[in-house]
Amino acid sequence: MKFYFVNCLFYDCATVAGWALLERYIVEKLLGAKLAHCIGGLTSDPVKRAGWVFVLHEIHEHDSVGSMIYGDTISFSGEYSQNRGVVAEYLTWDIMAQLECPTGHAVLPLPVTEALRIPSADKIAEAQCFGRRIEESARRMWPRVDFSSVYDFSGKVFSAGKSVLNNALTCLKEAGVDIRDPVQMLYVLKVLGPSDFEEIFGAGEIDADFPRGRQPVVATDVCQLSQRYIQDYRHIFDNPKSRSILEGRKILIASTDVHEHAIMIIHELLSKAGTEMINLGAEVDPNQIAVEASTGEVEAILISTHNGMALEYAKRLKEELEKQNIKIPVVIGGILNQKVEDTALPIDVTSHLKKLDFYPCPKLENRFNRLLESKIKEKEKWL
Ligand code: B12
Repeated sequence: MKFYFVNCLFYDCATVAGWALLERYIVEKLLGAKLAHCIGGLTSDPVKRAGWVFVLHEIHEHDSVGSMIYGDTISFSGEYSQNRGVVAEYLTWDIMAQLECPTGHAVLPLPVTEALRIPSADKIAEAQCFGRRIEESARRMWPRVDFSSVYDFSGKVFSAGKSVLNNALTCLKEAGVDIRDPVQMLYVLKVLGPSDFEEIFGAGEIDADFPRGRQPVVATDVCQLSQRYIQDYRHIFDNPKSRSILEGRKILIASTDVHEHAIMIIHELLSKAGTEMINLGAEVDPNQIAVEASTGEVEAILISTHNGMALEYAKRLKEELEKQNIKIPVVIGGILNQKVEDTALPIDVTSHLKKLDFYPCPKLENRFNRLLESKIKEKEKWL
């Protein structure tokens, strides 16, 4: 099994806080510049959302340059009416958190289209008007709300974050890194990546049953969400029929861009069903895929894409595969859209992808297994 993760996220809020402290150490102490932190995008729990504002207040020693508390981007679905409820909930808390602890972070009412595509100007304006109305409610509610659980969260996470910072600085120094040199520090952290960083310097108890070998002090919401997805989709893969299709297969998976949750989930599900996964991670170049696939053993390629460049990427990948004379079925999922010619918003490119002989499958569903089975069988005929 190969891993080339570059952009993996943290599973523990303590590591997020420790990393933020480390960034402040590098930018403010070593470089003498002022640092602003934003947070929020991958956080749904109101206690954590408000709590992060308090944690940032501590990290910046009560002198925070507020930037942005992003909207809760991970709770959205395709249902606009439900999405309005999501905005109402997180925004109420974000505004109340600013009233309780005014760090100056701007709040962000997200458009209801968040899970589908980049928003139109109309949808942005609608969200801002909605946000204004929520502000009135938040101001009315704030004096009556008890923030003790939020203070508990921030106390716990800030203190564990400081031990992550200390672990990192002590161990890096022992390993011969000049921790007074900002360039060396940035380089080492980049090479290490969040996954190894969390495993080595994390604050949670060592426990092999948890991802990265540690129990999180407080699990991040996005980590909990990924685990939930794995539970929800397990039935599709963990059954005798699927196993008979997937067991012993060798399948390559990669993300075209920075979005990597889907590939982490698919990797976990297929591995458990007995598939040997070659996981190239995030932001993978088409050429890299062709090189890995040219060993002759890979039976299918799974591409996950989100950035609105599905077609462009598919064309480049097809070219690279053809150059190496590789005939392997390519299943492509995620957000299959792209801006074409003079369209203001990205449009669905599923039919274009089919014309390139790729197999679009935006969601994980039973059809995915059947698709894989039939395509792998077809490929076996070509050999
Ligand atoms: C998390 C996230 C991020 C994180 C990514 C962190 C990480 N390391 O993964 C961060 C904050 C870094 C990020 C950045 C950006 N993001 Co973003 N992001 C999201 C978000 C909120 C969730 C995506 C996600 O992880 N979902 C959880 C996973 C499990 O679900 P999923 O991805 O939908 O996958 C499911 C299916 O699609 C399917 N699937 C996915 N892949 C595959 C593959 C196969 C083979 C199969 C069968 C199925 C399948 O299976 C999964 C389970 O059902 C979405 C909005 C949303 N709510 O969906 C925007 C979103 C995808 N991002 C978007 C954009 C534009 C960006 C940026 C370009 C923004 C910017 N201007 O900087 C940057 C990317 C920069 C870069 N260099 O690539 C847009 C894409 C717009 C579009 N295509 O029209 C979205 C839709 C937000 C929006 N409305 O504008 N993002």
